Amino acid sequence: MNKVIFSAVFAFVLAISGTAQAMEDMDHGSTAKGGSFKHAAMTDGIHAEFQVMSLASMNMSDPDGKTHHVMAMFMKDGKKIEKAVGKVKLIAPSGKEQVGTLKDFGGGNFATNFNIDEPGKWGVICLFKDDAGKHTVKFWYHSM
Ligand SMILES: [Cu+2]
Repeated sequence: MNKVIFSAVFAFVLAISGTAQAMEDMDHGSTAKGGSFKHAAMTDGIHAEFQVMSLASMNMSDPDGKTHHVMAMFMKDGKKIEKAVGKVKLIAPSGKEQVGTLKDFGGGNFATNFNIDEPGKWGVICLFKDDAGKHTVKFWYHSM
């Protein structure tokens, strides 16, 4: 009997945490959990999501020795935007700048690599263009 009640409570807790997770994913702002950084923002009616990850954590390497992968995804009216072009600019804590062109990985997934070699607050600016025009998203990435 106790076992049944425990199972029911456990299932309920799982259902609630699943809902909370889904709601959190819709939030706009930054989250950093277990080495994975995410940022979401709304711009011109477009929901933009970014993820910054070290290539080492993905067991990947870059031919030019870059250290991090910045991924971007854009959604409008609940659908992924599959046709977009854009650039990402990173400004290091020291003021040094890098620009990467978003590579289209298909299915509405875009990414580019950077060399994140200084601890501190990095400014990230993404300029992208879809059928409706040009859009901008800015956020901070903290490198440990
Ligand atoms: Cu949004």
